[in-house]
Amino acid sequence: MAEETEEMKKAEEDYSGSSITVLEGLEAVRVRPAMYIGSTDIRGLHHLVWEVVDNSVDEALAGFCSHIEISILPGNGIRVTDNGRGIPTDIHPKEKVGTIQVVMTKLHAGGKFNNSSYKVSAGLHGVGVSCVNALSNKLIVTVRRNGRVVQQEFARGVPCGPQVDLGESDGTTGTSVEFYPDDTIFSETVYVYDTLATRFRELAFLMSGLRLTLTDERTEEKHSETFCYPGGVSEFVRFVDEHRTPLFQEPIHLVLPDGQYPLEVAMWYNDGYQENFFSFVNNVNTYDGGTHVTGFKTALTRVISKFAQEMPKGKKDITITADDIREGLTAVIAIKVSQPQFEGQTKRKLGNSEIAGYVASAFGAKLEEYFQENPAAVKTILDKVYNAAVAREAAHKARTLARRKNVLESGGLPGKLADCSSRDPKECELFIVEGDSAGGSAKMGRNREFQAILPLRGKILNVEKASLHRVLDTEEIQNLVNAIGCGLGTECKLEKLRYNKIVIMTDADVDGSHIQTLLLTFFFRYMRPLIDDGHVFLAMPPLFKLKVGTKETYLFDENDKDEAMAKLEDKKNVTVSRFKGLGEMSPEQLSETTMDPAKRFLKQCYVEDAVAADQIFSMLMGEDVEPRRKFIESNAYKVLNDLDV
Ligand code: 0RA
Repeated sequence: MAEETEEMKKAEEDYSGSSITVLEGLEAVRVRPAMYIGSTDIRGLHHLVWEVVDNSVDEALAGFCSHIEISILPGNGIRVTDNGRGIPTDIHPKEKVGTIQVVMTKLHAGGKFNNSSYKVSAGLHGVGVSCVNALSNKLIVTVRRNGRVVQQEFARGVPCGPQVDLGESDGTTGTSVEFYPDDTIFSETVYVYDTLATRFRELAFLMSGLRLTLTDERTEEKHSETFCYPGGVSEFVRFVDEHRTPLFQEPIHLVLPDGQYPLEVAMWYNDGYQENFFSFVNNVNTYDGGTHVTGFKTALTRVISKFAQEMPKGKKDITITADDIREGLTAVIAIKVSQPQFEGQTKRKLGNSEIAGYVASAFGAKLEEYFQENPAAVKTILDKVYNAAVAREAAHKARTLARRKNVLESGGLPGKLADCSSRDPKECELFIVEGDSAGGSAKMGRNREFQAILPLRGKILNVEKASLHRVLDTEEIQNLVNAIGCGLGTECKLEKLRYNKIVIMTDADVDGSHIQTLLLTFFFRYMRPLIDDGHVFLAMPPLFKLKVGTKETYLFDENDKDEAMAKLEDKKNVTVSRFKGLGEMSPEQLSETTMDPAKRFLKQCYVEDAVAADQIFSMLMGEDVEPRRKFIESNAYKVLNDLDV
């Protein structure tokens, strides 16, 4: 702290009084960083990059920048270089210091002081690059402009000196910002390549034609990827549906750039049963949708129902529902809103009520026009929608005929469930166990006060390949849904959840990973809040038992085993046995290694990135058997890790 005050004094001598108020502003960012960037964990660390890149994206939105290069530097610094106009290098008329310094030290200044351009890239927090400066041990800005190269350096937001002219430039223009996050503020300081890559790919889809290059310079062999999609959100939909079978060749791509709220939609139907929405406001992913998605759905239902009216008689008697219309639909909706209001705990939902009506009428009109000009597409879509309606009605009739009360509505607990005695969901755990025999051991080894066991016979239905009605007709899934208690889909209510932890416990082999994936897919598609709220876990049963004399140790994988063996000095009295499956373990062993909260390991499953997760699930669960089997055999562990960031 003493050092900083020194620095601030020096700055005071060098610069005018106004810059000091600025530095006091940045001090507030250092005192309460979470207020400005959300958190100081790994998310906050990455947030710094989003803020800096947003400035370059603004330059691109204004039409002056076509390439942004992002490097992860040794020491986990980040350098973002663009080929925009470059931050002005002259003295700022109002602030009386260089404009670079104003941009880098004034809260909310960013690039936002030429009012003419319509800046909408500003992220969820949109706090500006000065916050990044305040939270970095070192930040260096280099500008190429007016034929010169000009540089200024900062430490924790404080200028280390005035801007310096480094000489002639090569004639190009642009801005480069290099920064090193302050390790006394961030609890994590290591950048995750995949997190950055995913976001830049997404940005490249949303900003068609903009080139983004990501390079990891931390390793000797630099890894680099360039993302650039001239087709924009249309290519986004193609990417998401890469492992699905489309119903027509080209996604429908509708662009309305000139309305009150610039809007772009891409939509594509596949032969599957899921609906898949990805929505964005000002290039920010609104994971929980909001009024723009509502408007989209309203328009889609209205327009498709209208065209359905005009279908030839015969099929006309079936009433189609909004769900039928969205079966097998993948859509990306991107809108620009100058004053967005984000709602919900995680601020991932657009709240502006005026947007629903705007999207419903603007997009609705455009879609109607498109359908009028493309009758073939209408026919394909209506065929699909009617098939969905027919299947739904048939399933309904079958259920009524069987005169069996819908188990899902009756809410009775399944007979196979060995429930726990506690009724306090906060302390209760449900183990979903592969096979009846392992289920038996688990029942004996559990703590019956708070641990419940539900054995699954074999594999559950692959929900990527079946309609909702078929999924709900299988006994295994009904058991699962009734045991968990919180309902499904839009009716999934966490208040009704009967267990705080839902633990998938399978053998550590290929079949086990397949069952894990099937269950995770089911939760992801139909009980998403369970995953988002962190209720889903994977049990980690050991693979080996090492016995030295009478002392037994359990080891989780080959690595653990090799390490333990290497540590042993005397290898004579050692036996290593391999567990083939959970069923081989005694109830005591199972409790001690896998179930007892004091001794076990659980892996929590959550989804950092919905697009990647959707792709992985649709690929794993899709049509092509061979790549799937290969992928599961070699990669199952990694996939789960990815989802588990
Ligand atoms: C202020 C004014 C202008 C551009 C910028 C800032 C600017 C900031 C950043 C940050 C990263 N890259 C950037 N590129 C530009 C307008 C300049 C003009 O009118 O020439």
